[in-house]
Amino acid sequence: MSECIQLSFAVCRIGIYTCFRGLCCKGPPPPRPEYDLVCIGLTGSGKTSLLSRLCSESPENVVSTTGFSIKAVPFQNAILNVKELGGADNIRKYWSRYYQGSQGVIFVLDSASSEDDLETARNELHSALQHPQLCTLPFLILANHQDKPAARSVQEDLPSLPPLLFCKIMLYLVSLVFEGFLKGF
Ligand SMILES: Nc1nc2c(ncn2[C@@H]2O[C@H](COP(=O)(O)OP(=O)(O)OP(=O)(O)O)[C@@H](O)[C@H]2O)c(=O)[nH]1
Ligand SMILES: [Mg+2]
Repeated sequence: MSECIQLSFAVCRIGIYTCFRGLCCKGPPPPRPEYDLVCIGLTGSGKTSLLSRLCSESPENVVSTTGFSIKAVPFQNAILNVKELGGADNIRKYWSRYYQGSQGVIFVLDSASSEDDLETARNELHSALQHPQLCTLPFLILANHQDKPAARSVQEDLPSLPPLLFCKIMLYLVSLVFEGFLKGF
């Protein structure tokens, strides 16, 4: 009889220990996959502001990016390591040196910019879409500055995109002033 009681106690102890371990000693969650993205677009299009908003930082006091900057943007299921390349005239010619290893592209447009700037942005977008290191990657195009009265719609912004390329392109109209910039992520 006493052996039976001892056995019951042992079973209880094991049960309690197992429950306790399950509740308190959970291992760390599995690491989130990380992806390397490159973020390009003319100066003033809003690349740094976008990344600041995505990282829940204040987009105020944003200054023009000289060279490049990298931010790790945490999402629930993944971490995006986004490399922003400055969009000023003297930096754009070096963009392609930083494309290697990218797994996706974010292209930010100022949809309210002058016709000339919009044309320059279209040319840069076309070059990126055709670049050997980017041409097979998914592209997220954000037509930003939609809060401004002069902002163009998609059709006006991108009339001459090669239609076949649309299969890997996602395009969203956004404004970093309003909510909704997370569209596309
Ligand atoms: N009204 C408005 N202003 C914006 C929007 N997005 C960015 N801006 C402003 O545009 C300015 C330039 O933004 P940045 O984020 O520095 O632009 P960038 O693309 O990083 O520019 P570079 O680093 O020079 O290539 C900042 O003053 C932002 O506050 C938007 O959607 N609407
Ligand atoms: Mg910047």
